[in-house]
Amino acid sequence: MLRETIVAARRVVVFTGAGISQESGLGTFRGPGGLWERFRPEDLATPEAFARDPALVGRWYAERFAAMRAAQPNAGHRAIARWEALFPSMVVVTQNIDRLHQRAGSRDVLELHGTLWLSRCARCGRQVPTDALPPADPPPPRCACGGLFRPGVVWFGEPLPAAVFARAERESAAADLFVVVGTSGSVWPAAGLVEVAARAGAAIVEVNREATPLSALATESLRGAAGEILPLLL
Ligand code: BV8
Ligand code: ZN
Repeated sequence: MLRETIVAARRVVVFTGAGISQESGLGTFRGPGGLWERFRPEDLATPEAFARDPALVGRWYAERFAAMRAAQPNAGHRAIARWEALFPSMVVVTQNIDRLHQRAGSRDVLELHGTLWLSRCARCGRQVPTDALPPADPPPPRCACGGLFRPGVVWFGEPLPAAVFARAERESAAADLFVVVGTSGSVWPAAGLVEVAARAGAAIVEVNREATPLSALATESLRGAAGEILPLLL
């Protein structure tokens, strides 16, 4: 049944969260050892937190960026990159800011929550590659205009990039196969894309170590590590 569904698919969306990067050594947010166990999102991933204590937020993102630079795509990212050539239409829609999909070779990737590989000045908006910025103590570095550089990510309370989200909604509504990998489905409006696809009649295949609120929408829910299951799917 699953095999037929996958082989027959024409328009595919692969929707990913922190779980797909876990086997690359990048911590997830929820669950044991997750980032939110040690930090409160509202203390670090909001514009208010940045205004209140830019050095604290700057240090946290500098640590996460160092880990992302050192990380390598895993078998899960690589499997998804290979699938791109197998379907007439396939797009990766990710909540991740680590660009491991692109580093594994995926070409069509929608970054719903931005990326840490880009930074922008909080005053003039100038955008630069994060690894082109000089280290600053205390972080973050300053722009020529005197403004502080902030990570190019979407913080809680900030809108998602409109064009990116609009395309993600369109692709989800047009998909006949929607693969959900390594997400707890707890952050909105991203989590709502699964329902958009389900309502449009797509087959929903979830890959996760454990059940999630999205499992109820899934046609098939596969339990285990993405890096082990995804290479076997095709
Ligand atoms: C906005 C970037 C409005 C920064 C992130 C509706 C209802 C309730 C709340 C809201 C709502 N609408 C909006 C909200 C508020 C809020 C929200 O969703 N709050 C939550 C906490 C309740 N949403 C927002 O604020 C959004 N903005 O609504 O703006 C607006 C509109 C106009 C004008 C002004 C404002 C913005 C949300 C984006 C926030 N930024 N990231 C950064 O990373 O620092 S969110 C961040 O957390 C990630 O990007 C990701 O989205 C989320 C983490 O979730 P997951 O990726 O799923 O990770 P998690 O650890 O939870 O789960 C991992 C899963 O993997 C687990 O299930 C685990 O079992 C599994 N797993 C682990 N290892 C493996 C595995 N599976 C397979 N293999 C493995 N190896
Ligand atoms: Zn500036």
